[in-house]
Amino acid sequence: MYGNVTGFTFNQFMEEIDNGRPVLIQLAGHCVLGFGYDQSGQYIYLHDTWDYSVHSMVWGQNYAGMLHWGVTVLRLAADYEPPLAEFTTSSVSICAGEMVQFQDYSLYSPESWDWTFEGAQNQTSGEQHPYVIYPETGVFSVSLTVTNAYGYDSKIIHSLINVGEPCYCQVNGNGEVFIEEIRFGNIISLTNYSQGGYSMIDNLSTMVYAGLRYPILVRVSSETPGISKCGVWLDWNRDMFFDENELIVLDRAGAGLYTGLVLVPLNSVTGGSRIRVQVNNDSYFYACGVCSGETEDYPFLIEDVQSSKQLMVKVFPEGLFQHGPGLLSKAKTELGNVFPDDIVDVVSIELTEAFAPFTQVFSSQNLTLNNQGLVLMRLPSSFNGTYYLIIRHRNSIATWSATAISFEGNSQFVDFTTSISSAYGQNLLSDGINALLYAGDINQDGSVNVNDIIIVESSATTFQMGYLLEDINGDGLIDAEDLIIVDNHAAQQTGIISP
Ligand SMILES: [Ca+2]
Ligand SMILES: [Ca+2]
Ligand SMILES: [Ca+2]
Ligand SMILES: [Ca+2]
Repeated sequence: MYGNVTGFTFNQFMEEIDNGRPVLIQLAGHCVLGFGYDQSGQYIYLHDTWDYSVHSMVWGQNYAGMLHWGVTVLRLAADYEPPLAEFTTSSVSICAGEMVQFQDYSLYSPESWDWTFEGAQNQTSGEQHPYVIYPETGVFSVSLTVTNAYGYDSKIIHSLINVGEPCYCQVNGNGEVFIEEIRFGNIISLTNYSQGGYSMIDNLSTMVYAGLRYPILVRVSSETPGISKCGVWLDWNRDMFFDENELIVLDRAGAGLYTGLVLVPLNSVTGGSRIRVQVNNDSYFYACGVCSGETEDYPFLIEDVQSSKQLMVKVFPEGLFQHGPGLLSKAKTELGNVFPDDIVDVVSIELTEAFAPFTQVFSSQNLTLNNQGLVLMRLPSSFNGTYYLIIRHRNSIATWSATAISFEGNSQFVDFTTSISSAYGQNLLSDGINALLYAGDINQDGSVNVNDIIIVESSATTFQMGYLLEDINGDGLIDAEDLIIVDNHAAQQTGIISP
């Protein structure tokens, strides 16, 4: 509190106002609030507490007959205080390579922040709320010094951040939409909604080879068309991070059905890796954190092409075969094609020993079948014996090769389309020109019979649509056309013929 005669000047009054601090003007017998000024004539603007209007007076003169004899300057204490350093962190226990966010909570208006992060990728920062990556394992201290015009303060927390071995981040969900089926190579997974919206399913796995393409199919439950989205990350460089360029967004191929083609990059790092499948109702995919949906992880193996050999098989599943052009038609749903590009459907190839009991030695499932009937498979070059092949298609009769085939060379081609003699027991359907896999084994029990007919009849009666086993001709509808084929082969007692 100053008397105006003791030295608080109009210039000082202006400085207070300029700094956003109103000044109490003491009059003889009253007190008013000065909040502005007019430099010419040394006018001050004030509120007099008697009304809501703006009034004015000349500095040091009278107002309403009362002499201006003093002022009270109001300054909040903090403006004179040095700051007090305080901070928190988003996490104190992470895996190497992960990021932590630090949140500044310092008191008394700090104006600059000086952070030190022991063990971090960038060990200093001048930001208020910095994001910090810790690439190495260890236990690390963090310090923050905050400064303002009146001083500074430091806070150090020793052994604050505990960085463990590298790991995959978790991503939780709420199950608004969830995964009930995944088909990707030898991963064939049927699940419900997992508590917490995340699960790592490590008893299933598959192998992939660089340069090859693998279809992926995901069925979801409780989807919201137009909102729900489905995508997969594959950790090609095996750095335990699902990067943006490792995300493949799947297409909605039918009600609750999402599909895509995984092309294995040539520069993938060989070894054990992980695929993350996510369905959510958010605007983005979240590799880590939380999403409105469900996420499932599976291990998979990126195999070395150099130490592998190739098998090419040509097959025509009867139901998809177009007799005129000699090509296969694409499996469809009510919305269109199930798979992109030239892929019509998927098949599996198994290798068995050449002698009884014909034990299976290798199996590769969900391989791409293209419109020319070609299926490309790779297998480790250690398979250099003689093996029977079994070709399986989702609603065809499983078909064995006529003889056991030598895998001595690096590349084999087996054609099941030119002659029924290419199959064991000549178990192929001839259309006069081509040999076709018999269709109709809906339940995949090895024969076409009344049980298959019952399944197709039931679905035809209720006008089922989609990518279903009952859809023999792949047009996305279950109807009489499918039933006729199953009826015919049931009458002929079509079934597997094996050595
Ligand atoms: Ca699930
Ligand atoms: Ca990665
Ligand atoms: Ca059957
Ligand atoms: Ca059909």
